[in-house]
Amino acid sequence: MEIVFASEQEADPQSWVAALRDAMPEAQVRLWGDGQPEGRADFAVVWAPPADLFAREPRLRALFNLGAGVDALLRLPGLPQDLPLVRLEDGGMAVQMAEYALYHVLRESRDFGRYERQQAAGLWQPLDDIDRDAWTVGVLGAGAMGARVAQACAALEYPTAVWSRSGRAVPGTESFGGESGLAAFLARTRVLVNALPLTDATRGILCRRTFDQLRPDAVVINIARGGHLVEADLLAALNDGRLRAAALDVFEPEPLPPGHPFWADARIRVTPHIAGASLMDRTVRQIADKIRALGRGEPITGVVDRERQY
Ligand code: OXD
Repeated sequence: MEIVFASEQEADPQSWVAALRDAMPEAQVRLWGDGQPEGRADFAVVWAPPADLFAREPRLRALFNLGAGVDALLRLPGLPQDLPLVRLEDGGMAVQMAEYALYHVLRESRDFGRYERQQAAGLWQPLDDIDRDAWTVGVLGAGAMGARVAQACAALEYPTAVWSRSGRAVPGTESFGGESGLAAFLARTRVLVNALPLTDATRGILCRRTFDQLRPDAVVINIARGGHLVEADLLAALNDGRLRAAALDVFEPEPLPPGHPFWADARIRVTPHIAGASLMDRTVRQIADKIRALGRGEPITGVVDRERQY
């Protein structure tokens, strides 16, 4: 069995190749473009792969993505229609995303930014006690990431709801589903966390119409994809006081261009797509287990539904 690792963005592809070799001594693992003969790979492990991968590796039986989001893969020219795509289910990302979202929920609800400014001014001044009912959290997306974020917020007793297309239940939280459930979900939400896959149906979901339905003085946290956000609508909603703050980890394009207005806006917290990194050990173990299961003819989870786009 041969596996090719192909990424145009991964900083240290050799270490992924080494980890895959350790996890699957039975396989030949090769780095894309290493000068070895091509065209014999059974599986590809990829993150932002080159577009000619499919023409040069025509025998692929499945493509494993190093991340949960497959939006960029689905846009890749030449992607064979019938090639199974497998997304990463949770390679250690979900708990990190929960930390990221919770950090911003805590920071806003406890007004820690204000305490930082008070310290700088040498001011000893307790603020009002927190009223948790005023800090309702709403998570868009009930997949592995969204569910983990929601459970973390609920564990700290923030009234938490989850919205998804199907209305999938997440224990300890209220669930809403479909178009019909969205308005009620937004109307009860003060902190909106986006953990949706980027699809034709969800592109631009973080827009003025959505912001206008949230509770007053709302906060938006985007840990999914830059394409979910209509940037001009976010700035307008911050400017007219509809939103209080935003925490953004993802952008379109990335990196966020120099001079972009988000960089210097004190109401927006910008991070460089770090909310949930795929941890090498767990990721490689998950992929190795799935490749072995396929080899035994067993079904695997995480196969992308091309119609749904996730
Ligand atoms: C992912 C990501 O898709 O890291 O997992 O963005």
